Amino acid sequence: MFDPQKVRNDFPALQQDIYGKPLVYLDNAATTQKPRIVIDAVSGYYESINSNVHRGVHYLSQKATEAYESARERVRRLLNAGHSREIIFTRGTTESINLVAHSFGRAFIHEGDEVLISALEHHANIVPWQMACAERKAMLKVIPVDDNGDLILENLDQLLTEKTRIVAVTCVSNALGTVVPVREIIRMAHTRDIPVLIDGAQGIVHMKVDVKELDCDFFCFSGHKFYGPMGVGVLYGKERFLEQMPPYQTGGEMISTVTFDKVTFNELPFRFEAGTPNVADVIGLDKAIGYVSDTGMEEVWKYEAELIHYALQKLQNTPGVRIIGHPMERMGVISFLIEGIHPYDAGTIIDRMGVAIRTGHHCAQPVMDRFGIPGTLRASFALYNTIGEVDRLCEAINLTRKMFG
Ligand code: 7TS
Repeated sequence: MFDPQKVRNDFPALQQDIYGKPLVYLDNAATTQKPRIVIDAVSGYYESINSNVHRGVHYLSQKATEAYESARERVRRLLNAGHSREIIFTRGTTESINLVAHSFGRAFIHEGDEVLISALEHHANIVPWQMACAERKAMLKVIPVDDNGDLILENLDQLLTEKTRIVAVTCVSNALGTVVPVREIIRMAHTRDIPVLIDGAQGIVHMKVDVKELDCDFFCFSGHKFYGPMGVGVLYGKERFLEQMPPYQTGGEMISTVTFDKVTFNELPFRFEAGTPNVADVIGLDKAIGYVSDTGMEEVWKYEAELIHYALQKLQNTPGVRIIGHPMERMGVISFLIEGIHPYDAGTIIDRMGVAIRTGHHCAQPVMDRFGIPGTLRASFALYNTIGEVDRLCEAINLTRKMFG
């Protein structure tokens, strides 16, 4: 059995007191804490092999290039992609989606076409498509969500038309924790030859992702939500699409030859990695994936599912708590309100008790609008969280209610 106490020591940030109380960190959907091995890998890179990649014949440059490319191979294995050409390093999920919206948009979306997203999306999977649609004179359509926070898929067949050029959906809602049936969406889109992008920012850390088996056409995630460093993310794309997409950014690294009259672009994946990449953090991400694999992903996911089940029961039985969203399947996240107390006030007081949760709209304003609320309190879980921490959260809620009379 996986024991969270064993891994807690690996995370330096978890060892501190906040306002005189041991930190309870329940804002993992925003970013996870980093294990020592990741922090050391990043500083170790700067201490020993710091050098630019893909350009030098000298020793350090070769070492840095090897480390960078072996991280790409590790990500390929994590996602079970067919080839490392299909793995592009970006700054994060946001940049990955912007890359696809912009570049796929220019190649494939034309006037009168449609892009289909869902009502559960983070702004990062809404705004880039709005911009692409405005630029290409296309229309953005939305799969609606029901009162439980599940997508309404009965009418998906009508939402997918001969004009739909791409479907872009999250696999887990960051605001409600809904697990989206992406398999079914991909299957239905593919019957019409429509490619599907999966926003894996919240999914990758709690579930197995096999892009071959899923058969998604694009998959994005951020390193910092997967125990890795900030400033690095991944875009997986099927080669047959990437090959047809124009570069997103241009400059060094992404070219093959340049004259003042003509440029030829580099091959995949370098064509989409203009400029000096974030080598140190890519190496950190490599270590984060290694850390989670060594800890035992299947065991971790099982533990996280038990923990969230416990948290949901406990919160439901805490007087004054109203859970927002009752999806059929939930991962990672519980959103709630405390009767009569604004989420911001409640979050501030709970923080004073050493418990870090997120308050607000969670960059998913359409979800909040759907439920007619300005925001929620959100507890989100990672492998190092414990039952005792859930209890601390509920104690903090009880105290908050007492303070507000
Ligand atoms: N997609 C989803 C589903 C997300 O949850 C987030 C970040 C993003 C995209 C953007 O990721 P980034 O790494 O590029 O910023 N979600 C959150 C959150 O829930 N609280 O803070 C950030």
